[in-house]
Amino acid sequence: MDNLVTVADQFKPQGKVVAVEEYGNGNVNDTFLVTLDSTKEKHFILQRINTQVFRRPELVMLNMRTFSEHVRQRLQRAPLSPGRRWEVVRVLLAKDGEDHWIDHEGSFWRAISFIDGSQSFDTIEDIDHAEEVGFALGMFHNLLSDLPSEKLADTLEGFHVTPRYLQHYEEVLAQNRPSKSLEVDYGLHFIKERRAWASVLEDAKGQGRLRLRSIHGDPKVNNVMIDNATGQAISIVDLDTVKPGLVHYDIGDCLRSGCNPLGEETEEWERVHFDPELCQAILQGYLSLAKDFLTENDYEYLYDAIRLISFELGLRFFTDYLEGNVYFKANHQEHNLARALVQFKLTESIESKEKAIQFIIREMR
Ligand code: GN1
Ligand code: MG
Repeated sequence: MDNLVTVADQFKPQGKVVAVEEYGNGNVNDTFLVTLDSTKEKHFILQRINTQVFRRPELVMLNMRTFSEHVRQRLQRAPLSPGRRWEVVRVLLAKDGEDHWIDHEGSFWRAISFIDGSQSFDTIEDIDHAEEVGFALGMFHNLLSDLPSEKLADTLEGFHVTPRYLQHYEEVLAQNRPSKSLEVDYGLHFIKERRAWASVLEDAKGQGRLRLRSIHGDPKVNNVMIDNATGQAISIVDLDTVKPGLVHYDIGDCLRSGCNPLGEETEEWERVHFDPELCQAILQGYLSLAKDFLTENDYEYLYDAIRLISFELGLRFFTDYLEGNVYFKANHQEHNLARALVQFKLTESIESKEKAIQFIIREMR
């Protein structure tokens, strides 16, 4: 705690640090909520970036700056309709004026403003919440639709490029003999059966059917901030993976997260399912802002995106389990196996509901 106060002190805009508590349930970085004894800004977010994952954290910070500057100008030029509030989190500078601080152990720390009067949820609360989550992603893509993706650095090479995850999976499998269990067998078999299809988005990109844009990279439900007073979405946080990519990665990620009512951490993996009604609401919210920039080809690959990003996350968790939990933080040895099974079950459910999902997409075009 003493240590954390020292770190927080580097960034505090004013007042005295009175508490530093762990915050949220990020799988990669370490996140803390700092409380100050000040009447102005009472809280801010303090994070230690996992530099095993983000090898060049200074580029993550650079992207955040490019992103916020773009959005700030956009909102100044074309303000939102009255009654809609949209917040962009601010990077807080350290005492030395830098956007990060490196401690004596070499850890990379940064601080971000906290959006007062808002909260996020791990799963969708109701249909209105679903629509707001979709709206938030639509707003995000809309605000970034005129930021050429070349302006952003690639801070995580291969992120959401499914064939690369498959390749890594095979390398890990060749080196580590997995312990035998029904669950592991299920996973091995599950991946094998979907191998050939897993390059669907990358192939479409290679053929020029889908193009790179500026994306969020991680628009899951608990990254969407909801205004406590109005219930409206007012921000998407966690900007570490803002970078060039396919909007399909984002749409797929938002839907795999939002349409799984049991949530990605459930232990009841056998009961996991995809809820088409929530899918309809999220897409409705999304398309209310995204219709203008989605092409015919973009629509063609929406179903695949939903199925693929669920499968891909399962594959990523499963590989990490086999590798000994080196990427995602795990509370116990089998945690990433359990998480993988949740995503595989979700993928299965998406596959069994393909007709209904395709119908929803068609109706909304
Ligand atoms: C990781 O760390 P967190 O929770 O923000 C991961 C995402 C996954 C997510 C699953 C950089 O995000 O891709 O979808 O876990 N982020 C990275 O909860 O790999
Ligand atoms: Mg994240």
